[in-house]
Amino acid sequence: MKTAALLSMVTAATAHYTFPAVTIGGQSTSNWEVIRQTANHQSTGPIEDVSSRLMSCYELNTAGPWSDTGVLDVQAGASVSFTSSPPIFHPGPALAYLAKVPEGTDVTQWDASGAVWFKIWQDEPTISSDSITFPTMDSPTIDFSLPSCLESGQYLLRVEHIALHSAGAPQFYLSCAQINVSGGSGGYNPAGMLSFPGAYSLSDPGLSANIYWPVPTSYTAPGGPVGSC
Ligand SMILES: [Cu+2]
Repeated sequence: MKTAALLSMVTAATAHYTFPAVTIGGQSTSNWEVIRQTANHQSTGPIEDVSSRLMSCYELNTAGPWSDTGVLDVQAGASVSFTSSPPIFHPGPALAYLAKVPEGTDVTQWDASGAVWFKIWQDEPTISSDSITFPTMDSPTIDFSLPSCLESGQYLLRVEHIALHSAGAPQFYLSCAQINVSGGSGGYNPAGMLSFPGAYSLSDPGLSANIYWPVPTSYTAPGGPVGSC
C-alpha cells in the first residue's frame, strides 16, 4: 500500500486528464462538440486555486460567448457518461452539478456566475481499516443519471473530479456540457445553490483530507449534499 501511494505521487506530475466528450441517453459526442473547450485541453493539468474563475467551467475562452460549442438535446432522467481522456489517474471523488440558464438567455451566451449551481450526484468511497478507495480510480468514464424531475430548459452540466493524492493540495479536473433538457416532471429540490468559485474552501474536510495516513474513517465531499426529486 505504501509503495503504491509513493508510486502514484512520483508519476502524478504528468498524469492528468480532461473530460472532452459525453454520452447522454445513448447519444455520443466528439471531443469539445458540446463541452466548452477547457484551458487544459492540451496540458490536461488541474486547477489548484479554489478561488479561480476557472472553477466554473475551466473554459479556455473565459469571456464568452461559447457559440462555437453545440447544445445537446437530452431527456430528463437520461444516463450520462463523461469520457475521461486519458482515464482518471488520481484518487478522489467525482461530482456533477447543474446550473439552469435564466429565461431569455441562451446557454452559449451564459457564464454561470453567481449562486446558480446545484449538486445532482456524487460518488462514495469504500473505506476499510487500511485504505480509502474511490470508484473512479483508473476509470475511463464518470457515470451517473440526470434527475427525472428537472424543469425543461437549457443547463450547464458540470462534471468534476477532485484529486486528493497530495494532502492539502487538491487538484480540480472539470468541464461543462451545454444541454437542453426536456421530458422532466419538474419539482427538483436542490440541497443548496452554490457559486463557482466560492462553493469550496481549502479548509473543507473533503479537500484537506489526507487519504493515506491516518486512513480516514469517513469522507464527505465538498459542495454539500445532493438534491432530490
Ligand atoms: Cu495528474
